[in-house]
Amino acid sequence: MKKVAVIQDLSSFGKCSLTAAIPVLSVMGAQACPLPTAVLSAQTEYPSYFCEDLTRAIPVFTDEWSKLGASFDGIHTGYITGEEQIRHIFDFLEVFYTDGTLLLVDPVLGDQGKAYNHFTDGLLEQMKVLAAQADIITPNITECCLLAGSSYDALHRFADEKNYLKAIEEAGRQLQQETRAEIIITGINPPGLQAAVGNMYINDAHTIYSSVSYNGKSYSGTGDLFASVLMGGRMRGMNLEQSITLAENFLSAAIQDTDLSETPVVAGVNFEKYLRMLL
Ligand code: PXL
Repeated sequence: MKKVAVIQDLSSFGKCSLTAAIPVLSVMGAQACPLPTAVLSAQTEYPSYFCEDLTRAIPVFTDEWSKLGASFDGIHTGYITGEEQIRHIFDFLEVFYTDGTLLLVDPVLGDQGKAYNHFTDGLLEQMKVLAAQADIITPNITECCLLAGSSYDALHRFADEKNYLKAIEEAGRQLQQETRAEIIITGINPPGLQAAVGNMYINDAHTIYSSVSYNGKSYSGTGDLFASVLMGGRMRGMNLEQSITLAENFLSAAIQDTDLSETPVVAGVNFEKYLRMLL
C-alpha cells in the first residue's frame, strides 16, 4: 500500500488540511501518515480560535519514524505555522525524500489577495526554498504571486479573460522556471466569467487551462481537497491531467451541494458524500 506523509495542521472546524487530506487519501487507496504542524479548534479565518503549535514535535516525529524504518511514496506539505517549521521539514526531507518519493508542496500563505494570519516575510522566503525542492506545487493565485514576486493587484486590473489568464500564466511560468516543478494554479476566477472557476497546469513544455461552473464563493479547504486528490491520483498511477479533472468534478459536486445548504464559507464544503466519486 502506498504511504503519504501529510505535514499540515489538524483543525477541528473548517474542513481543511488534515481533515480534508486523510479521507481523500484513504478513499483513493493510500495510507495517510499525519505529521501535525499544529492543532487548532478551528481554521484561522474563524473570528476566534485556539492554536497549539507543534513545531517541536516535527524533529521528534522525524527521529521516531526513522527508528521505525518508515518510508513514503509521497510527502505532502500544507499549512506550516512559521519558518522554523520549514527548517525542520528540510531535515525530514533529508531522511525521507528519496528517488521514488513524490513531493507535493501546497504553499499555504493566503487567499483572495490577502495573506493568512501566520504570514511573515521569513515564512515566504523559506517557502520559496521548500517549493524549489518540490515535484508538484499547488498555489492559488495569491500564493503564486507571492512566490513568483508578481503583483496580485496589477493582475486584477485586467478586465478581460484573455489578458488576465495570460498574466497568471506568466507568473506561473516564472515559478515553474525557478523550481522546475509541475505547477497547478487553483481557484482561478477570470473577470466577466463569474460562473466558472479554473485551474492552470504548467510544466516545462506546456500550459493547460480547464474550468468548471461555480457559485462565486471562496470556501475554506477547497485548495487542500484539490491537492489531496492530485496526490491520491498520483499514488494510484493516474497522470496529473486526469487527476485535475477528477478533482474538479469532485469539488464542483461538493460546492453545488454546499451552496444549497447556505453554509458559511469558513466552514468548508460538504465533500463527505462525494468521496465515492474518488473510489
Ligand atoms: O485551507 C488552508 C488553511 C489550512 N490550515 C489552517 C488555515 C487555513 C486557511 O486559512 O487557517 C489552519
